[in-house]
Amino acid sequence: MALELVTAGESHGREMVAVLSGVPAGLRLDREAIDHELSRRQHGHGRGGRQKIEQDRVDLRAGLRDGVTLGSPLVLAIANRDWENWSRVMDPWAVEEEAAARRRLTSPRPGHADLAGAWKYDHTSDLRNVLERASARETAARVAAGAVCKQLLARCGVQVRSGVLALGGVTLLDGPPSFADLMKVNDRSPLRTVAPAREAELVALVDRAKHDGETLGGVVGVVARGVPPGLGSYARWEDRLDGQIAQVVMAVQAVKAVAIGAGIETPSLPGSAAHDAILPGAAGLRRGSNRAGGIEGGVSNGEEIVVRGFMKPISTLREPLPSVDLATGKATTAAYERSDVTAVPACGVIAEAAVAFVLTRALLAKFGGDSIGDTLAALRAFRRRLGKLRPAGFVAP
Ligand code: EPS
Repeated sequence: MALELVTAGESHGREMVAVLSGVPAGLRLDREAIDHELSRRQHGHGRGGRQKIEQDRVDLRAGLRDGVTLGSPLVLAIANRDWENWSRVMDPWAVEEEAAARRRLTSPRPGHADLAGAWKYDHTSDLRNVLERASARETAARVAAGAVCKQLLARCGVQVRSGVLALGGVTLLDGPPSFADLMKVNDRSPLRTVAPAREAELVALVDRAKHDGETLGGVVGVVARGVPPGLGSYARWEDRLDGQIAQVVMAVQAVKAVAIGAGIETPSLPGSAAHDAILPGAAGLRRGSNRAGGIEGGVSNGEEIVVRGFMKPISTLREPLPSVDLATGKATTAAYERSDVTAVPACGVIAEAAVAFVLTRALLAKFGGDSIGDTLAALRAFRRRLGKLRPAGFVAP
């Protein structure tokens, strides 16, 4: 069965929920490791007041017994502590008079889902009906599911890391990162960058932006090491691994571009400098470089999978941009309640979870497994089949 993920929950509703189905039975899960991923996502200089309220913890509601997966869908819930302050505004069963008396949001924020979402779902009378779900709070559920995927991947010898490569126009690492670059990231540092020694400079930049009522975007890198070759497929366009990765990383709120390997640098290179030589050796095949970012023809090639996500500045601005009041049709400025100055460090953690989900889905599609033992057995058999012509780094657990 294919790995599938559905998330639910409104930003100021009761909770965020992830339903993850297709995880093999027999996988022991570490609850603290899931909570650790949730706290990594919340961390980062430049987050707003909301993160002082939330302390995300997973509540595993179904699919697990004695800490081990049952092969049935997993339900992971993360409470919204802010719900307490919003239970009237977000009451699922408010009576009509109460609902009618509420303050309505009718001035869409340029760059946010507000206007397009209002048109689409007929929510022009109250943009809260859009923004509650469009909010990046939803990514808590994706990170919880990704944390499960990361544990499955680790059993299969795959590690995924992330870090900030650029923030607010300051580039700390040019070009695609390697796993070794991301080893330099300290999750406890203020901005989770690949150059912790330069973070003081960036913290000052974030503080200046906050003072000016500005927001900042940036670039995040995700690298997966130990990925078996053969994940994804060239045979059906929708199975191409690079396409799947681009989709899930682009689907992280505020991400506007995705690159695989040297994806955005290669167009200006001659063909002879854009690819990766294949070098046979006693331990298997090595590559002269990794410009492909671990994927050729939509299939993993055993090298590090290298992804970059490009995040625009958050669109909720303290000094709002011109907008329209949908109640009157008159010019006004966009609504503002509160917001983050930057969430680029969080974006890295979320992109990491998204990549982990796709890699897990592709790994289970190739190796199958109603139980984790079946998955591992198929992985080892595949490695044996490749013999000496396998990628030198392909070490099945
Ligand atoms: C968000 C707006 C802010 C962020 C939120 C995403 O929330 P609020 O409207 O409550 O101030 O803090 O992110 C989270 C709550 C989170 O946990 O990541 C938005 O509009 O996308």
